[in-house]
Amino acid sequence: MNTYFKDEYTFLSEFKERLEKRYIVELANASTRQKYNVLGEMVSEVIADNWMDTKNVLSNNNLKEVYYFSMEFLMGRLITNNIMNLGLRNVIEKGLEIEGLDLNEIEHFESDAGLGNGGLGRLAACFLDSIASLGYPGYGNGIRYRYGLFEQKIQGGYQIEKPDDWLKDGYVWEVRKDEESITVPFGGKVIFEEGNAVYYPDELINAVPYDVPIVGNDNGVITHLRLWNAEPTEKRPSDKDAFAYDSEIRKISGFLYPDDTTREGKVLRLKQQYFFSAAGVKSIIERHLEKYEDFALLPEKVVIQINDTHPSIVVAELMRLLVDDHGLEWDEAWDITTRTCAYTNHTILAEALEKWSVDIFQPVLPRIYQIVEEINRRFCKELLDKGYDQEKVTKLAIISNGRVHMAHLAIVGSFSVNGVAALHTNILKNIEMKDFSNLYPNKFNNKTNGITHRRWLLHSNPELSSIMDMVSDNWVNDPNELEKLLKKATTKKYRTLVKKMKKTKKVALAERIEKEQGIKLDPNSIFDIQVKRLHEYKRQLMNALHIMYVYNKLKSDSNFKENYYPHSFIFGAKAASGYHFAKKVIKLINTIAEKVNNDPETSDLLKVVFVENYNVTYAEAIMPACDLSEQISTASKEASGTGNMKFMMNGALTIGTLDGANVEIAELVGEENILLFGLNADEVNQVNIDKTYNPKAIYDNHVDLHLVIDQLTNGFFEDVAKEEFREISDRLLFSDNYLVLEDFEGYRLAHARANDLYKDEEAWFKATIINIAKSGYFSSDRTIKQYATEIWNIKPIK
Ligand code: 26V
Repeated sequence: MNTYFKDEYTFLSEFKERLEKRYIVELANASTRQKYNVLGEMVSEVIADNWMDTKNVLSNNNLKEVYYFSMEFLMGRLITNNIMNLGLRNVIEKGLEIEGLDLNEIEHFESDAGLGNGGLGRLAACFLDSIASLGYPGYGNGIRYRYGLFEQKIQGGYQIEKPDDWLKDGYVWEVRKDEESITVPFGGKVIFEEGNAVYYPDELINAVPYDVPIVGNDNGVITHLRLWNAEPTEKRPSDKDAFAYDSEIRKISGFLYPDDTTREGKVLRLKQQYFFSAAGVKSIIERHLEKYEDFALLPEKVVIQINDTHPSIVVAELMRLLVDDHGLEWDEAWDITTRTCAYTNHTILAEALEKWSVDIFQPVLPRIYQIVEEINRRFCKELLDKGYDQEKVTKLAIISNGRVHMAHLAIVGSFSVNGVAALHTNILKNIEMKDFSNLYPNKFNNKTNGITHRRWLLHSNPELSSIMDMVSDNWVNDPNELEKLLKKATTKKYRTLVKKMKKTKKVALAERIEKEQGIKLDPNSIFDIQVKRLHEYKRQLMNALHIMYVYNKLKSDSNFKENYYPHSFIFGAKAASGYHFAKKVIKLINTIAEKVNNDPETSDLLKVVFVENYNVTYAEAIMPACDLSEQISTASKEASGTGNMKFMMNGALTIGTLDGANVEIAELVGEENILLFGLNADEVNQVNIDKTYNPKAIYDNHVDLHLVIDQLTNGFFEDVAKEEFREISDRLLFSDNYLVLEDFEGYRLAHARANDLYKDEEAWFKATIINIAKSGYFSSDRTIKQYATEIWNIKPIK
């Protein structure tokens, strides 16, 4: 252990001295930025020691390593995680306390590393935490976006996007490694010289790695996340001047998900994908060759996990390196590639399955395109040889109808294809990717997602952690031990403890919301929360309609009012900047909030708030404060969900459909401890096949729902134009693919059951405790162990 952290006094005196030396300031006058930077540097030095040790151990043995390639890593803040995983919290906290300082305030200075959109990116971050904490040799590989996911402001009820300038104060955790830079080629032409392809690119882009340490919990292991930064080289297209070119290059690592509605945007996104995939593969190969003589051992020493299709181009890039640069025969290269790559699918939504137009793909990546063509030619031949008819072959082809199907490339080029929850994997195998699953029955497998219980329970809910400590002294190392809480579900003592914990977390969240948005929530009300990206399939709209229904009832039905337990409905969601309809839903929620919160007749019973700029750090305050977790997607559409797991682990009951991992939550807790409603995945599928969804008939026959839908356009909301929500009512009645009206009645009834259950305090907290106790299964440690043994075949560092 680094001696500065020996005890609180040593820490404090070093902390003060560094402030004086680095910033010429005394502690009493130091800014939060200065304190944060000094603390970050001190912690980084401890990390450096362990990092060196881990590197040395790894270079002295020949363990197989996993590389997790992902376009997104939604890391959030690292300071708390790093301090806690290194076991330094106590000393730092006590040291600062001597001077009356609060560690929380210093931690809050760190910006979230928001290098992701939602579930897929946060999953990658949870996985890295589990990999390091379980001591596996595993690394992340992604892009160092200059700007992360936009910062959301709400103005007049509308979402406004602001650039997320997360690097403005520097980033204490990253280490730039100029020496390991790699050049990535784009454009140009391929000439065949003596039978060999020689590639003459138009431009070479410098990929500079920045390594961010990933600190294992209490095990001395540090792995890393390698993020690539795009920088110019001398080699640029002849028609471009150096300054314009410089800014163009920097765009490649400029923004997460740049607008891809234009051709320019699409080119940029493809360049991003190739940029970090190619840089990642090349650095792996170089490292491999330093240690081992040739490539024959690659599949035994390296596995590349392709997170969704965005990095699936690694299949072609690895082939290019092996065949063009290292002279391997095609068959041998293909054998190595397909034993090295594995692919995870995260969605069945057709619009999210990437297909690149050949017109874009070929000019940007001419050599890669040729290789994809060759992979495709051989694959199609194999199918024809097997007796597939031409129609089937076209359907499965990697290139067809002028487009490159990235999912097909990933499936054909990988030895494993996995879904992210049992239901999702079954849908992949039996419906969406049925032909591929028949072709490669052994490739398909399930790995139900998980979340790191360290960030989502230990760090963000110390109150619940202390309760856990009373029943197990090993739950942090073995989250299955959470189950020991089960036998306490029927004891008054534990119900009271959990109730008290909930109240504390609700008070804290309510205070934050009041401070930031001026809306006062009653911490004794039911906190009903839906936080996730805004998307039609997630059905925030159904939640909003139900709140309108409740409001109408409270105004018109005294029995209903008498029976109604006070509720606070909390939303948090970002809408993609070009997703017009999703933004309308945000406006609707805010319009409802405005009306409802200001009605003295109902405001003791009903409050609505849309929290601004929901992100990882906000989630850490929200998850523990929830009573009722809204997981209400149209069945079959949400591949897994991971917010559902975070809420459950913190003692919320789920109100939800049998979709994604909700199915597994229901199996674990039993149907009496979850509020299920709505069509299941088979039923949704059948309705779509039979085309029997008739929203107009539901509207005509459901008096209360009829009123709500009319209120969208009849002037019920005074502060917006009468037509503001016309497209919402039109969508609901005429073109809704997500069956909102179909499931509304079931949803309403499930809410009524939740309302009644909450009033029975004993029953509610018993169910809460059962949910917490059963949530250990959803630790990403379990998920990562399954990946490690069933896909990666890797072993932990001793
Ligand atoms: C992407 C896009 C992009 C274009 C517009 C529509 C659209 C809709 C969905 C997506 C999702 C991309 C993949 C993704 O983020 N999947 C999420 O992965 C999580 C981790 O496995 C999982 O929990 C979520 O259910 C799944 O939606």
